[in-house]
Amino acid sequence: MARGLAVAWAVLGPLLWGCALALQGGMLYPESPSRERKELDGLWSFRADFSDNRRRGFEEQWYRRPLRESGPTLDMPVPSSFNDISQDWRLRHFVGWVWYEREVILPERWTQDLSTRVVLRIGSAHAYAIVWVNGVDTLEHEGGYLPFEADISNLVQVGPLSSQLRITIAINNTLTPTTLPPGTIQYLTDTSKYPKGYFVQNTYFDFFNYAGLQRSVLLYTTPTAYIDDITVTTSVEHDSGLVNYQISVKGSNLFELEVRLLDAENKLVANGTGTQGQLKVPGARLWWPYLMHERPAYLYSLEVRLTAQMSLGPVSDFYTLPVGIRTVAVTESQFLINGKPFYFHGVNKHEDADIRGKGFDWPLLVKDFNLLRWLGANAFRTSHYPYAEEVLQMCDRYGIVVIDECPGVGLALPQFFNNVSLQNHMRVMEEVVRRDKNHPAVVMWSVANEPASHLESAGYYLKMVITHTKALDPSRPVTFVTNSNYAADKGAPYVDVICLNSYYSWYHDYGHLELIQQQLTTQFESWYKTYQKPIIQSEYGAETIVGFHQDPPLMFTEEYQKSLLEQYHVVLDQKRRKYVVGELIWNFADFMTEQSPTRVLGNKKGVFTRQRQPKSAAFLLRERYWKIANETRYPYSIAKSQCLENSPFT
Ligand code: BDP
Repeated sequence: MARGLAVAWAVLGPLLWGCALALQGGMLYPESPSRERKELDGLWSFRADFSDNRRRGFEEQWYRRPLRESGPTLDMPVPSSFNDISQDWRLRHFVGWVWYEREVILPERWTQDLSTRVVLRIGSAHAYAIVWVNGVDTLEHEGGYLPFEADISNLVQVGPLSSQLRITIAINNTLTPTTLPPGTIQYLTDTSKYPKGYFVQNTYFDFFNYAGLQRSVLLYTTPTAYIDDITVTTSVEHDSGLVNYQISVKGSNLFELEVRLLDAENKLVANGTGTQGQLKVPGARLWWPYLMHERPAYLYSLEVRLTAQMSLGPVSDFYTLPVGIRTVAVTESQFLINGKPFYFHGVNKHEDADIRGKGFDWPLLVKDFNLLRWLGANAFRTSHYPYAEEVLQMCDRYGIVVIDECPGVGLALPQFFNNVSLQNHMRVMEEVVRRDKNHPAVVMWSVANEPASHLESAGYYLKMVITHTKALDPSRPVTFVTNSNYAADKGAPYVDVICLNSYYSWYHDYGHLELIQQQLTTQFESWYKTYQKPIIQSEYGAETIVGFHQDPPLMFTEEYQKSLLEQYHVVLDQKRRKYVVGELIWNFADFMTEQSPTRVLGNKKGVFTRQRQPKSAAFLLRERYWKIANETRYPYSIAKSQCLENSPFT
């Protein structure tokens, strides 16, 4: 719970509601030979608005002039959460508006060349953001964890001084009953205990509500006629891969599109024209998950060239999209990738690390992927929000399969299942699908984690969100992750795969590892008998303080974590040849949470520490995952060493 001294919420409210923004256009990752980029990562000026009503920034219009002129500023790194950067405890727990500002000099051509479009793109701003460019209100966005952008050409192409740009971003991290994730603001009014106006932010999820500019901010260009979006789906017919594409163009009605598909050696394998079509690739090399095939993660490149006739002359735009040809299907008891049974042996993650919080970080990204491969993990769930785009790009390249989860976490109270929330949740799913639809690694959407799915209202709500998601993307299965009882769950009828979280011998029957096999068997059998759908054990695990040892095992020790996992594995081994199609450990690494008597500097259920060092359980899991991989591979056997060149561990 974050503390604050303010009557802030009543005043923040109106800004946070009433902004049901309809999706406009695509959200292609800005990487292409015809698009220039200027990255704005680095130091930004920063100020938290500590005023009682948190509205001083608006009252004094801090966006009108350089931030340093309205008061003291801090250096704030971007990308990073702001919470753990300074020594000021008030900032760590801050609730309300913070202000970021960056002054930029644009390349002169961008400001002079009227056939160039300049776009400001923000990778994510948690949780609500208002953006001004040179003091002009330019863009608003609700929801962290997803990108948003605005065409700012008319603000920068206005005269000789226009190459100097000031970008101001006000971000509010307050969570309300209608945000995703939801939260509540509670005023504590007993003046014998709390100062006047004291409030706390209540959240209903188990990770710290880090906030700020947590992903990259950049400026990029496109021509005025440009490729706005590409949607690719793939299928396989005999030995041919079929790549269906749909392209949307903006800025011109008079254009031609050329489409070329190149293989990994840059050889042309198929071509087409127009805004939609199908490319046939005889003898296609399929995109296979890591460890499932000797050549996993095979990627083609879809090159799209646009030529448009504009009043100033012809304009061309160019975009290259990595394409993995693969199919995904679900039967009563199997999850199939390329028609072969796929078993998820992987992890749940968090975007979380010391100092940077949820800030994107390349060294951390690469380290995490090296650990995943070392572990023999072939999958993860983006618990409990969509991760940075760069993460999914790595998954495509490494063959790590993803269950892509939206920030539908903490839907714990009946009042969260209302119409405004439902509309917002559906919009968020539109944004998730729009951003991530072309990643072959993404094989399933998860619309929520542990909602109160026993409620009638939750049943309707989940049905609507799932149906909407399926309509947005008929090519992938949809799920949500439940911890409800099989007989009470009102959302399970609508999912394609049942994802179950359970913590036997952890949150109850403390220390009684001998009960796990019976309880887990009952869990699987009752769910399968009721729904006849494949099941993933989407969470299980035990809190473990690295270096705590006790044998026979006691809770919180490395021995207990290992023994608990072993007990789960006995049952998973019995069921995985039947209808259990995956197991994802909770969690890959220790991560920060709110403070509480049940959390010791965060959640310690990681098999790696927060600093990415292995606990004993990591070695146990590694043995298991490699064993499973060698039983389920297709069609070749894979040695650990093939996948981990130069690894001292093989
Ligand atoms: C599950 C939640 C996850 C928590 C985990 C735990 O889905 O977010 O961190 O429990 O308690 O219920 O460790």
